[in-house]
Amino acid sequence: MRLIAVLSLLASQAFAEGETAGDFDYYILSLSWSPTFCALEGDARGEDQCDARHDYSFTLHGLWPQFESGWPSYCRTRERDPSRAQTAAMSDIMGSAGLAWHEWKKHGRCSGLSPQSYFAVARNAYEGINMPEVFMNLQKSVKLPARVVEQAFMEANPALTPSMITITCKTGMIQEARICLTKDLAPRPCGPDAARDCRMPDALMHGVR
Ligand code: U2P
Repeated sequence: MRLIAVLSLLASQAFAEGETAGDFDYYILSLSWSPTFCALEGDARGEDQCDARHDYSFTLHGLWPQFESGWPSYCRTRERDPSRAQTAAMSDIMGSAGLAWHEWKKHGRCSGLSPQSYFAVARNAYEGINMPEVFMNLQKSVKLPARVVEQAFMEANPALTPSMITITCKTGMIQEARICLTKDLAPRPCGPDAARDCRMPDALMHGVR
């Protein structure tokens, strides 16, 4: 192969890595049940989020740009990466600056927004959802059907219907509530591939601490 052909092949491969920023259909707001994260990974890693002085309940895992089918990741963007101060400022709702940085790289760069705007939109999306009171104050571990968690979110947020929210489980525990939102942050039905409904009748939900 001639040198020029090799160079253009290498260039096309390098640019084929990530999708184009800003080209997506809707968002998934992913809310993590922090006690499950701590039980499965965070405690072992000594994450500050899991320290006894905190009582995180549903934290912001991420705001993920989605296609009607599938999702973009690690997009090419002209936007600069966030400063340390910008990622640190998200730890009050995300649990750590490290997660904010990871979510920016994997998902935020696909939003087409600057870090400042992306984190502001993510915070608005998070604050736009009423967290079910019963879980915010959960003192003891409980076992419950995952659909009860979904029901609690729908009761606290009357605009939500079952097609707009999915509850995930991991290793027998309630892991996340994922809520589908338009680009303007209005609840909307999830794409078919986004439905990951946990069907467990007795999923473990550790209490907040
Ligand atoms: O489900 C495992 C991880 O895949 C990423 N994910 C999942 C579903 C979806 O619709 N979009 C998406 O990005 C998440 O990766 P993370 O942001 O945690 O690296 C999810 O945790």
